[in-house]
Amino acid sequence: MRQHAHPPIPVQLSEEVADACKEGRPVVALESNVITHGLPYPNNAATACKVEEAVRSGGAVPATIAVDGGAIRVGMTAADIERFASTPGIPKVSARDLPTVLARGGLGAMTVASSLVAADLAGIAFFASAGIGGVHRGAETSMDISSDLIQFTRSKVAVVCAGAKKILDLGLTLEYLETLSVPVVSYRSDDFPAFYCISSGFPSPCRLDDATTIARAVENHWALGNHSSFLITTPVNAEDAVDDADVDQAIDEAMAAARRDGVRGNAITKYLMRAVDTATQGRSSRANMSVLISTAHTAGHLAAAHARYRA
Ligand code: PSU
Ligand code: MN
Repeated sequence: MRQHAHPPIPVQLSEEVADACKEGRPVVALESNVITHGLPYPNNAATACKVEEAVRSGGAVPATIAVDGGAIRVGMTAADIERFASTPGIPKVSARDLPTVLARGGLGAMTVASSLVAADLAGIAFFASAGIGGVHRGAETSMDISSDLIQFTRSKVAVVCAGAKKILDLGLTLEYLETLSVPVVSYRSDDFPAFYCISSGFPSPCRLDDATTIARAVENHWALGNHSSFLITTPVNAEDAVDDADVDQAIDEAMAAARRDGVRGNAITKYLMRAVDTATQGRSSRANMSVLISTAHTAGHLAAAHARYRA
């Protein structure tokens, strides 16, 4: 069989992001699905801007990523963010959806998985989001395991997060990450966090307290020949954390309602998050906003330490 060269995917970097990449300055990639599917308007737009500011105050350049008009845009403007935040019906684009959404044109909001594809193409070493996808509760029958986890085995990016979403089975998510040989390091904490809860109840496989040591570990992972991700967790600020007990019942009820309503596949994550938020009178989305911002700040700090280490 003859091998064909593929025409390159158009990846358009904003001027600021392109300059930072060229000069080896730290950049943190950010997803856009959290804008369209994570939080309601106008909190989604305000939070996305605060997340970008937090990356800057941590010491790096933010690069929010989306699909627009057949191209991957790396570094959305404030006007782009406002448009994505206020336009209903923008599709959720995970890694498997990228080729078709790019082919058709139009807008698309990037999940963790597709953001990692784009960050890797753009040569951005760090990515941040509050809660990664993972193994869903009941996955032993639904087989619902987020493609975020699979993408970690394919994209060479350091991922900073507050663990995986609380609605997931976090024990199984940790097992799966171990199976996939994805390093998991918790920065200045002993436990694997649970999104807006400080702890999942599971100890982290590794605690590291020093940003330069983390930078060295990330580089070691790649020097060992892994073209894959390196996970770094940082928990929600204590004053904004949600108590486990306060959300556990809401999650159980949301899952029962999802079964009743026949919600499955890629719609389940948004459905469950919204149901929990309604049941907690908005408490969980307030904590969600806080953890998005604090995670982004830590990611900026770690990306800066990494850029210094690499220089
Ligand atoms: N819904 C939300 N918040 C989110 C996500 C969905 O309310 O943050 C996200 C992230 O973009 C994550 C994706 O990458 O959902 C995982 O989706 P799934 O479980 O379908 O793989
Ligand atoms: Mn899924």
